[in-house]
Amino acid sequence: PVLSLSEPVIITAEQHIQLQQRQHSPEATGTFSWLLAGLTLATKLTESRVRRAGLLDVLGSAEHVNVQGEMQQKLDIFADQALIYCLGARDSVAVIASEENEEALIFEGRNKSGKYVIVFDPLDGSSNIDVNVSVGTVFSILRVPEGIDVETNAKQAVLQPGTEQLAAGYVVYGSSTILVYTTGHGVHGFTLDPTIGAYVLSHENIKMPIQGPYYSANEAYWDEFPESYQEYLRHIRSGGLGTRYSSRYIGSMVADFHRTLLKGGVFIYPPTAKSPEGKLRLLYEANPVAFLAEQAGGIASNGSGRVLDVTPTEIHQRTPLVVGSQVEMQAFQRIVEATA
Ligand code: P6P
Repeated sequence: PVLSLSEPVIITAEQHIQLQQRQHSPEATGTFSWLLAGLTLATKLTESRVRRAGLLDVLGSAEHVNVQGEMQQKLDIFADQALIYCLGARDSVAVIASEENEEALIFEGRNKSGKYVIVFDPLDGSSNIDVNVSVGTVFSILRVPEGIDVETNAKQAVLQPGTEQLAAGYVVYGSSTILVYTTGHGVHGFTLDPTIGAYVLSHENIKMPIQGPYYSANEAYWDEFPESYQEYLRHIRSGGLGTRYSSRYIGSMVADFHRTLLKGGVFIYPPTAKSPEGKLRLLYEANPVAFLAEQAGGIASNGSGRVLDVTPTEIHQRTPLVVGSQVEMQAFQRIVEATA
């Protein structure tokens, strides 16, 4: 008898990326899906620790301070090491840049086999771990540009505009663990099924609603927001966009963005007195989120233009980030970008 597997029972993230590659890049050799499998493995290692954080004496900050000047949570270190180890085992990866490491990292002798640059924040929002608030891993995949010798100039391979991203995504360790990614062909979400240890397709082809019920900003800094941002938020709160809004701010970018992606609305981290360039990092927070937002039908701005168009000059450079649905973002472009 011939088996007809018409509809697979489940589609895992690894199967999905294979299907995408076969459909959109028939010449693909499978190195990309092998690379993504390295990313998902690292996040599963991290997930198993995040779920048991209180039990593993990982709470509280490690002794030393990372490049960001923040006290590193031990889970940050673990998540960073897990990614470096799992991606290091993929010989298609040439360069890594992490929020936890000042410089770009290269793998010995990969000058020829290494095609990809992976940029990531291993555990964004980690200060929330001690109080059991969702945290996340954010990643971006770029190609090593032609003519760049990563052994002598790894930094240059990392400093590419967001438009050059081949793929981007995040894992949010929340009430469930969800991987969301794009390779430029839509945005797809996978829920980790802990009983089988696989990310299973649960949100195919996510589209951001064209308007949402939420705006998301840390209003404690209201007095430090540029006047045009204050005008924009007053416009939203006063019903200027034709509907009533609710405020939601988790203080963990991945969680705040995930809600914005699924429910619509706008997430805002503006320039402030303490962070005049914004607090969020361009390469491994804003760019991946901006790529996902645009692929889902949304818009991502740095206050004066499209986030993805910015050419970085530093690995850890910061940027203002305003990202969300069409209605809220067109109003933002009218009220804030126009005056930038
Ligand atoms: P604030 C977490 O520390 C983080 O980097 C992002 O995940 C989050 O969006 C932001 O900082 C929160 O910053 O200044 O509102 O506490």
